Parts: sequence; structure tokens; C-alpha cells
Amino acid sequence: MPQDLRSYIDQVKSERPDDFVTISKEVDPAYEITATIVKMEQVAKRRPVIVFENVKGTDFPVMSNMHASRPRLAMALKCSPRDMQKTFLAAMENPIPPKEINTGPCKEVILKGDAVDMRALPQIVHHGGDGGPYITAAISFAKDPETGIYNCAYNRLMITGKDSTSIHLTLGKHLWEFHKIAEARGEALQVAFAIGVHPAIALGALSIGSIDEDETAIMGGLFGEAMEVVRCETLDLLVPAQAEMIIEAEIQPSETVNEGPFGEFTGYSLGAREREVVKVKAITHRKDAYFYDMNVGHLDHMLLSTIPMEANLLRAVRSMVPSVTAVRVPSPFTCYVSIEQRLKGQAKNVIMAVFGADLYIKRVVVVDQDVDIYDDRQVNWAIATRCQPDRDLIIMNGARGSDLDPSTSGDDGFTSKWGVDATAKPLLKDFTPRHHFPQDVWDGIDIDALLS
Ligand SMILES: Cc1cc2nc3c(=O)[nH]c(=O)nc-3n(C[C@H](O)[C@H](O)[C@H](O)COP(=O)(O)O)c2cc1C
Ligand SMILES: [Mn+2]
Repeated sequence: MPQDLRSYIDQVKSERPDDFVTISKEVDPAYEITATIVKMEQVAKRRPVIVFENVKGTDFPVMSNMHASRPRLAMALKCSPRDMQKTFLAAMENPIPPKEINTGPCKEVILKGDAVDMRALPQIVHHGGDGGPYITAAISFAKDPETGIYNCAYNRLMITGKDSTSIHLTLGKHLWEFHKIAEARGEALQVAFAIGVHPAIALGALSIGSIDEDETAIMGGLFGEAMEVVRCETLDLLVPAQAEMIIEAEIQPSETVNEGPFGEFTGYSLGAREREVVKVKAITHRKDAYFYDMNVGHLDHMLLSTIPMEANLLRAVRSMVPSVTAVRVPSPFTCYVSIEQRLKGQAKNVIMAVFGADLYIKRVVVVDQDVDIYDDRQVNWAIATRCQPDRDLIIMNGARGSDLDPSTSGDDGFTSKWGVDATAKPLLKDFTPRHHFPQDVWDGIDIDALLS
């Protein structure tokens, strides 16, 4: 299976021609790219992949919004939109380690030392009030300084100079942990960032699990074959050979810089904070590289991240309650789960499993299998009619969540969490019955005949 962005885009163009738009008019990288995509969605009701061919101040065309459609993401995984969680889970359970090759297209242009210029890249400012231009689609590749196991994630970079950026490392997540280990040794942490990749690589990078689970092998699991990787020019790291661009860098020990404000995925613009410093050592890219910009905080970002999150939550819940029927992350920090509850107490076990499996989730709602968790009205109905707050609400204090949650004290992610058991008690089969019609009456009504 082709592992590059371009083959995937060719597939989109041939199978879903309306899903691809090129804009040749010059656009200002300050706000115009983000605003155009959001307006396209809200006013024209379209969510195409967009290439901005002429972006002021750079030679690179900018591509964005590729992940803003579930059918498009499903196409990348060769499954139906409904099967994406299961397909992702199968890749997690059948990882394929990457395969090193001598060289690849991401090395067509190699810029090192003085030739490195972060200002030559598109200087994209996403929302009003942002502290500067950001790279929002950088996928980090780094090795655990102790075990050598790879980790990948998206980490936003604010461009601060010709060869420097800041980086946001979520407190308590894997790259943050690597950095802390390196910092304790007084060492910089080597990290390479891939920009412009096939959606299987993007999804694999967002896999959530143990620090020992190697995301590069999950990418292989999603491709159904080993991902081709090449060695960096200045670092002891392997990166996707087919990427549009690679940024080779180091996270400095014991050094911070003011980062932000930034319009976050939460829908809020959080203020500036002290964050880690990145020194760029090399940039390598394809000759005619696309620069991918993630349309942060909008569908491009939100749809992409929920699939790996939901797959991991399904895995965790299923290991506790085998009769789980569906898992959904409908909005930031929120998880809905439906189960066929066979035994009293299983809903509470679901709540514990979800909190144990994901840092970000702050509220879990558990419902019975007759409630469609893709319909918020039904979830609210179950909370209203099957839940007694004094009996069915769990509040856990002093836990860790997202450091981007504006409701936490001191904005650092120290948070309380809540679980809502909205299943019928003691079990659905013993609960007050729902109103219904005799089946033969329902079947006997011919709406078309009545309306003709
Ligand atoms: C577009 C996008 C941007 C993201 N930006 C950041 C970021 O700046 N910092 C961060 O820690 N996580 C960010 N994330 C979330 C992490 O990539 C995600 O939680 C990942 O699974 C963490 O990896 P880990 O579980 O291996 O620690 C972003 C996700 C997406 C989709
Ligand atoms: Mn990880």
C-alpha cells in the first residue's frame, strides 16, 4: 500500500472529486487559511481537502483539512466509517515494526546549519490573539532515553526564530516523560517532526496506550505492512521516508520560553505559558513539498483524534465489561459508553476503566444498549430518567487531566472527574418498561399508502 500523502490525495481526487479544492488566489497566512476552511464548512457546507497554492511569504503550498471527513479517513484505512474503531484496534493488537531503507523522498532537499530557516516555512497564524505563527501538524518521533522504544504524537510548535521553536508537551504524557528523563541527565532530547503524511501515519501517531507501545509499529499495523523509515541527517532517529518534510531538532534541558496564547482544541484561547525550547538542527523535504497545516480546533483536528482515543477506550472497557456495545468521544474531555449490563455494578466498572485508560477524559456517561450514544438527546433522556444523582454520580477529586482545560485551578490540569451511571437499576430488564406499540400494529401501518 502506498505510504505517502500524494497517493492518498490522488485516491481522493479520483474517488471523491468534490472532496478536493485548489485555491490559487494568494492568501495571507495570518488567519486567512483557517478562516477560509471554517467558512467553507459553515457557509458552503463543504469539507474538502484544500491546497492553497500561493501563500504570502513562502514558496511552499499549504495543504489542510484532509482529515475533516470520516468517510475520507475510512478510505485511508480501507474500511467503512463504522469499522474504523475496530480496524484501529486490530492495528494496535497486531503492530508491525518499521523497515529501514537507505533513502527516501523526504531527503530530496537537505538543509543543515546556516541553511536552516524556519521563517522560510509558511508562517501560519490560526486565530486572533495567537502569540505567533504555529506549526500544527508536526508529528514527533522520539526514543525513550531508557528503553529506546519510539513514541509519536502531535506536538504544536510556535516558531520563535530562524532555528528555534517552543513546544507544548502535555504534562504527564509520553514525550513529556522522555524529556523529563533526558533533563534529569542534563541531556537534550532528540526529536524529529514529520509534516505532511498519509492519514495512517497521522492516526497511528495519536494511538493512546502504554509508554511501551511503539506508535511506529501501530502505523505499520494500519498500513498492513512495515512503514518505510530513513535515518535522520543529524540525529539517531528513524523517520517516515515518504513524508513531505522532516524537521530534526532537540528539546533543550532546563530551558523554557513564553508560548502562546493559542486557540486550542477546547474552543478557548489559553494565555501564554512557559514551555520547553526546541533547537532545529536540520530540515529535509521533498523538492516540491506540501506543507501540511492542521486546522486546529476544527474538524480536521477533532475527527482525527477521536478515532484512536475511542479505539483505546473500547479496548479498556472491553477488558473490564465484555458486553460493551459502543464507545464515543463526542466532545473534549467527554466519553459516552453503552453496555449490555448483565450484572449489577458493571457501569461503575466502565467508569473506572475509562478513567484508567485516558488522561484527558473528565466525564464518563454510561448507558444501556437501548440508548444510541450517537444521539445526544437519547443520552440526556437516559440521564434524566435512569439516574439518581445521590446514588449514580461519582466524583473523583485531585486527579490529572488536560493542562489545557480552562476550568482547572491554575490551568495546569489538576482536576476533578465525574462519572454518571445512567443505566437502569437494578438492571434494564427489571426497570419500568418503555412505552411501545404492538409489533403487528407497527408493521401494518403503510405510510406511503396513507399519504398517497
Ligand atoms: C492536531 C493535534 C495537535 C496536538 N497538539 C498537541 C500538543 O501540542 N501537545 C501535546 O502534548 N499533545 C498534542 N496533541 C495530542 C497528542 O498528540 C495525543 O494526545 C497523543 O496521543 C499523545 O501521545 P502519547 O499518548 O504517546 O503521549 C495534539 C493532537 C492533535 C491531533
Ligand atoms: Mn505513546
